[in-house]
Amino acid sequence: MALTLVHSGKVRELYDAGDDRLLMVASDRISAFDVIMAEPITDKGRVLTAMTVHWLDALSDLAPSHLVSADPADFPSGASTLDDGGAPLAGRALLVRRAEMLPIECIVRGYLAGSGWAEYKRSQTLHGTELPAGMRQSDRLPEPLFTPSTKATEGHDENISYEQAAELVGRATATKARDLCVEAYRRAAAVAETHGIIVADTKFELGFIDGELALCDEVLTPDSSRFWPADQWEPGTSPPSFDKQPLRDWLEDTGWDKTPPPPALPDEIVKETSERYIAAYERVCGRRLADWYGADWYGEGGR
Ligand code: Q0Z
Repeated sequence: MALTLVHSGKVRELYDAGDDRLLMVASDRISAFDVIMAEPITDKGRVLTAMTVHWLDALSDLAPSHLVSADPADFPSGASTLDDGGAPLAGRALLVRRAEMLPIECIVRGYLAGSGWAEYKRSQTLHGTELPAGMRQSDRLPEPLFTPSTKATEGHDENISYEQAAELVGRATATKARDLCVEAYRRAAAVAETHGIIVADTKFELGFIDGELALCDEVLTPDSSRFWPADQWEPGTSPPSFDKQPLRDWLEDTGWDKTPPPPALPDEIVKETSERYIAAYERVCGRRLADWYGADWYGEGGR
């Protein structure tokens, strides 16, 4: 029996796996300037999935998670029909417990970027918290900050203060979520930094499973975080994205107007981007992608 599609994101899908479980599938699709490219990025779905499992495991003393299994042998039988244009599900899918998701995005920022930098320039605050004067774009914050946002059903999420988050989910839950997410960010950022990667910020999704606050969704991946090459970090400028910059630069050079359809990507750009994702995994998690599910099909064995 085919699995029922519950939710389709830009680059991933969520299926009902029965038994109060979901199958979370990461595709090899990539978006740039909010547009999906036509060419798949080899191994991208496996990298995001392997990274999520690495961090759920490394943080398991901090919080329970929704993870049931990454082993395709444990997937419901209908899952095998989801192989995508020859790319098998192995390594790109996770069987997870269905959680009661918090209605907030749990973002932690260690550096001043994106909407955080925009707010600081306006009011010298970050989600309502006052910051020191004179900070520059991409500067490191004195401490990592929990900067939640609401999940907009359409359009962009709205940044909220910790107090507003407490009103939405209750104070005890907001406090637990904040402490858990800040500690998870601290650990991951410390490890990544020793390998030359800055985790500027990251977004966690939490939910209740059996009455306990659990880490859900993807965790500390390039799609849920800003990864910067540490050697190219320069306060006052916007550092390149560790994973997407060659793609963005190439797209800019073509003069494309950023409306669909995007230009066809050259093989070198696809290959370089794929290698960036794999490098991010291997450097941040200290593991080889060749040891992850699905390596036989993609054939990393030969690399
Ligand atoms: C995750 C998403 C998509 C993947 C809902 N354990 C859970 N329980 C309940 N809901 C979720 C999860 Cl992970 C849930 N998302 C985001 C969308 C593919 C994840 F298309 N939405």
